Amino acid sequence: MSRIINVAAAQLGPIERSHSRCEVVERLLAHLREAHAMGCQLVVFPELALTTFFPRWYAEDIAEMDAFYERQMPGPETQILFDTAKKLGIGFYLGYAELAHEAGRVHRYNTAILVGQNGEIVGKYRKVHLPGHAAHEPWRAFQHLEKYYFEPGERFDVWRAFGGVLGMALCNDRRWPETYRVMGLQGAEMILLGYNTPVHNPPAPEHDDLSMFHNHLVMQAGAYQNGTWVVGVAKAGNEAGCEMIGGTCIIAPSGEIVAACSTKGDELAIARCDLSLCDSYKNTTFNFERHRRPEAYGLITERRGAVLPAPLAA
Ligand code: CDV
Repeated sequence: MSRIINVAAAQLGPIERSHSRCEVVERLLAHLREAHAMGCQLVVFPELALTTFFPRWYAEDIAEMDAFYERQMPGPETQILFDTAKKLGIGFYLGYAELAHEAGRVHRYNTAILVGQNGEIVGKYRKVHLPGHAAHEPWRAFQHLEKYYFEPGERFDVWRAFGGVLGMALCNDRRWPETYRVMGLQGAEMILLGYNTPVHNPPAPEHDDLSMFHNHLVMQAGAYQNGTWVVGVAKAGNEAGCEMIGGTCIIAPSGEIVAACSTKGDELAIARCDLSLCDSYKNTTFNFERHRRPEAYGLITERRGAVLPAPLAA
């Protein structure tokens, strides 16, 4: 039996440092309304969708950047997103910087939430694979200080929502097969994933021409190898002088891209996603129970970095 979710991948063009939360929320509301008019039940926004990608700047005092974080969700400027979602009966995934007070101290995370069609938060995810660096590196054309501004999250969960099993990830997570497999092992049928990816990779500029190829390669492989839909959504275009890739797309469990954005601005890509299409992959080639050999995979969790075999004796 088919189980359909009409999904809108809601790409955003650049958000400048001077743009207010209210201006950005207006753009998100326009996406919600258009997606609703086109019959969607779920809208997926990018990573850090409420602000510019602030980890590209260094501040000696980390608290100087606190204006870019949300202390509550919903908060005063974002409440309208939840109210509108409820009124329209449309859910959403939203990436944002989270400032939390837990266990007597302040924590900062790169976070995403999933909000149901009733305007209630279904689940929260904190980014596990934080890329970039923790110290100021002035030689770079721009900084990528996620390891400075955020603590890593600790888990990949899935939630029963929208008639299926949905998971969340953020940007650099998409490059790691473990991300998809941990959610695949919990039955994920759709993985929602927002990203901010510069075209230029300062430590490896020789990869710049391949940035879009790699973007699609990892998400298409993750979808196919786990028999799941993947919705990858960019913040794209030239943001504060940093050129970011677009490439927003919706990927079927076959690994095929079934909808994609064609610009680097605010744009929706829409697909009618039948969750039951996951079954033929999950029940055959990727029937995990039948074919996986976890007894051979111990190193995946025992070891972080590669350790080479000892050199051959002369
Ligand atoms: N926001 C990100 O996680 N960006 C990384 C960049 C630094 C490579 C990415 O994987 O796209």
